[in-house]
Amino acid sequence: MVSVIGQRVLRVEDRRFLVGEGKYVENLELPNALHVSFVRSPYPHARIVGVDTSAALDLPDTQVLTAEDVELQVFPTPPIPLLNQEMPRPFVARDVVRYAGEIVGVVLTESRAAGADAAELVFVDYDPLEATADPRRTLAGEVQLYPDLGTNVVMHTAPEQPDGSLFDACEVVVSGSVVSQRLAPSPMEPRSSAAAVGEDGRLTVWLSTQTPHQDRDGLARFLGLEPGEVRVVAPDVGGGFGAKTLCVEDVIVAWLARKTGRPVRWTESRSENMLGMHHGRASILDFTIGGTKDGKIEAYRLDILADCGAYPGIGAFLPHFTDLMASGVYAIPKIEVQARAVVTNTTPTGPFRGAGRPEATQAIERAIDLLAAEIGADPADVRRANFVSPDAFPFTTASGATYDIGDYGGALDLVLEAAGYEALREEQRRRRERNDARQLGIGLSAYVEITNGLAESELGDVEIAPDGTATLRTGSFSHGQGHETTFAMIVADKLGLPVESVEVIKGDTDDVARGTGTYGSKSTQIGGVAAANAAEELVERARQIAADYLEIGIADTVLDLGTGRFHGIGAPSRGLSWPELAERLQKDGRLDELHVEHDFKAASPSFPFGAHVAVVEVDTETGEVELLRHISVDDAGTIINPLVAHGQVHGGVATGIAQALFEEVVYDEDANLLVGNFVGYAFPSAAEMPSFEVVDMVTPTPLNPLGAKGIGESGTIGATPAVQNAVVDAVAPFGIRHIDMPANGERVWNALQEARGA
Ligand code: MCN
Repeated sequence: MVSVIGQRVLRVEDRRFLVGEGKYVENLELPNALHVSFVRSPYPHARIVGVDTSAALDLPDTQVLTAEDVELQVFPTPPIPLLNQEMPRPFVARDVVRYAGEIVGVVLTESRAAGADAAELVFVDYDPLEATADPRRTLAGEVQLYPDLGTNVVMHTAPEQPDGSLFDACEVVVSGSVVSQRLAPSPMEPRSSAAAVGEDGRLTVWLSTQTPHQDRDGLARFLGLEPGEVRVVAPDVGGGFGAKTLCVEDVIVAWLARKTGRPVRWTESRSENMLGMHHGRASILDFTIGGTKDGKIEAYRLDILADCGAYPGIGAFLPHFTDLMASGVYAIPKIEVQARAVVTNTTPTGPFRGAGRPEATQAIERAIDLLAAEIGADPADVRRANFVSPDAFPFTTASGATYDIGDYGGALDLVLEAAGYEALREEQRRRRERNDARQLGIGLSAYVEITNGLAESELGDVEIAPDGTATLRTGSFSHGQGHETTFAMIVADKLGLPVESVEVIKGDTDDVARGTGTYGSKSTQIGGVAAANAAEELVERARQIAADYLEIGIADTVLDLGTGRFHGIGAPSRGLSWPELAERLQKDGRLDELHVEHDFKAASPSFPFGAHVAVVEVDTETGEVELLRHISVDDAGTIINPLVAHGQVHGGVATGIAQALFEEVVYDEDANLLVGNFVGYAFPSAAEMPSFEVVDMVTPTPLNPLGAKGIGESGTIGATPAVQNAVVDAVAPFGIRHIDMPANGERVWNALQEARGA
């Protein structure tokens, strides 16, 4: 019997998306709903002198609420002891605004268009204060966002006793800096929420989210309700990329539904999304690497400065993951990391595809290339000389992560072979000799990342319906990742049913008992495993019942996975299929016996790894970069569905390339946002991407019975440094050692001009 696991099964959810039958919060019919519009500060830092709502209130059917009217306390900093808890975010700013986009008023109207008009008529008198988007300036205290606290620092970790002689024994020491620039997560569907109080007084909230159950609990807390008094429903979600968790706007919408007694809804525009949804990355990574003349690394120091925007959220915690993953795929004897997070007058930051791990990889992979350049070695050789050896796992790095399993050299060999590395270097040599205007750059990266980083637990609940089909209720929440297909495959494989006979239910807190949701590329390795374990236990129960009905011994009864029938060993003629078994149980009033809940918690996070090669052509006259090829090996252990996994890699790689070459949220020196939509923000399309070359490698993790690790973010983590390294490699003959991201156009041209001038 061929298992469905590992087959390229087409995504069952795609039909409804492709024919426009996806149902998003905005598609919800909510008769008599009020529309919410937010009045947002145009100033990045100002005292609020007064708010005049009279002109807006003169419009028909318009209500305006300011800080005084909104009876919600504060949106607190995540309760993580590392983080300064004294900078909580007000739902509506009262005395001061700390970033452009902060909410200063809430408008309720009968239509969205009326709301936009009314919001413009709310006059706020601001007294501007000095503002900055530069975390180095706030670190130095040049602008104080919280003068009463006397500090802008949210988080600071450092070795208790820094080693002053860290690099003393090194023959070669190189320093550098990577600015992991601020990015806008930019899901296709912006944020959207709606809420209504039912006749029974219960509150239902529809959210475009990744974490329905956590949001239900959060809403209950903010509104002073019991979790059971709130139902969260997450319909289809058009992407989250780490950025769609409960936000202040969602809470205000829910609060307003109770306050007004009417349904209330809000969907933001693209510009509002760029201003209001949290941003990602925004870290400055200063590093020093030291080793021998032949490229053996002996010591590494990383200094992380994270910009967490005006109000600290999870963004302030992400440097923890950068710190943890600082060593990358290398066995480095001595590592020191200092991590700081500070506030600035900008949109708050939070998780965005990779969330803290891209930063670690970007730093170490640039450091390796700089070391290679310094000693005149091939960057592939320097990597090989330092990989954690495949027989060293589980391996604990000097930065404190324990990697489950890996073969980093194997991944690099595979990707170099697929790329035709030698031939590429040959072509590069020819172009350099000819002094071609279009130079070739070849960039490498080798990475390891952490998935299920908090080692969480997830629910899988499998039940057999009267017609013999199965239903899986999962606490994971697919918002683009294809769980309706892959989780159905996992259950179908255990039950011996066709994939289409397994329905996957998710996202409704009344229908799914509990859940943590989807982030950190953890769903398959916990939610998927919980589903597998529940299905396995269900088969065991069913086998016993079937044995009873068939009047044969339990030990002699088997489930034929090819046909989905229980029968005696060697006697397939007399048996019970799932529909037959379900029918008998239904008749006997016992069908509920075929219902199993299972929670799976992995002992620790898993560590997917891989290697990427990027090939770029740089026009040395204009600085324009064209990505010619991108080849990747991403090892996520056992793959449930290669089609879906490759899709995840494609999306991830595109996100990684976008950071390396295109995207950047830009503020001016007074912290005004300069890119408020896709005209200014260079969100790339398929036209800017080559056809990705994906090479498979499978090293199952021992951490769960499926052997699966996460794949949702890997491509992003591997791609960015490979592409950045490729751009620098292309212009290396000019003596250029580094170009900041997005490394394209003007930045490359400036570097070339400077180099030529020199
Ligand atoms: N998969 C597989 N074999 C594996 C691992 C995964 O076949 N060994 C499949 C899974 O079953 C699932 C998909 O690949 O269908 C991704 O699974 P997994 O790696 O477990 O990640 P999650 O489902 O937890 O997804 C989260 C991850 C994150 S953190 C971000 S950010 C991200 C991403 O997924 N955001 C996305 N991919 C996205 N894809 C889309 N379309 N939209 C987003 O917002």
